[in-house]
Amino acid sequence: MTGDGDGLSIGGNHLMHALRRNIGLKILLFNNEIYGLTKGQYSPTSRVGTVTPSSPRGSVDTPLSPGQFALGAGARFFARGIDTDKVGMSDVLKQAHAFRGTSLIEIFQNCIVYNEDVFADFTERKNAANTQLHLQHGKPMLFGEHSGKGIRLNTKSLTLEVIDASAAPGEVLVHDEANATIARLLIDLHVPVALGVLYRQPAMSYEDAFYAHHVSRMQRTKTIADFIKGPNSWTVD
Ligand SMILES: Cc1ncc(C[n+]2csc(CCOP(=O)(O)OP(=O)(O)O)c2C)c(N)n1
Ligand SMILES: [Mg+2]
Repeated sequence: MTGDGDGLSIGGNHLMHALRRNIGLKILLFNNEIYGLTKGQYSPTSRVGTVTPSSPRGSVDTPLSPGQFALGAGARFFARGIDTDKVGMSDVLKQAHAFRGTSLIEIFQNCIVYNEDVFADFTERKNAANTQLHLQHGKPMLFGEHSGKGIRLNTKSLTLEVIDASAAPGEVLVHDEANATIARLLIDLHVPVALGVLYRQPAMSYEDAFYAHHVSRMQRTKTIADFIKGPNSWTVD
């Protein structure tokens, strides 16, 4: 369990290397775009202009994208959920748990004390249909009232755009969670916000790779005493 401050600033180094090594960790990153515990300083994911005790005139820092950070570090499972969405979160957490290697789940979390309603534009129930895109592998990217809108790849500008799904159903992208290029575009999409498993590309976990590589070599060491007294010990006269 980590936060935007702990995961991306204070412990950013550790998160980067856990992802790169594909260690068997299920990392829940609660992103509330603020350092909550220490009373509301701006964090690496705070938007430009965020007014806090450590940025009283508004922050000037460009925020970090957890998803772009993850894919850049070599993550093989990146998903998103909303703190109050029990159905979506349950599904995402089960999939994260089943993944062998590092799963990173970004959870949009409303901090009611220091950053209230920072995600309200897409988390409020009345806006949800038109502002949330719930991804499912192999399914078309549809959203809106009665799934009337779709996401298309503009092949000239290489950007994602919203279209009327009934007018051009064949042009709606089908979600392929193994496609890192589309995942990167989905991460940056703001209306709608992409939720669910954005990217999953299985590979050998760190533990599996470690044992596959080392077990045959480990068998050469007979006892702990042999190991300690091995070729790298000597006597000082
Ligand atoms: C190495 C280190 N530096 C600073 C702190 C003090 N500290 C504790 S929590 C925190 C902010 C955490 O923010 P975030 O990870 O976003 O979690 P939130 O409280 O918002 O859920 C800080 C700076 C610490 N515990 N350890
Ligand atoms: Mg936080």
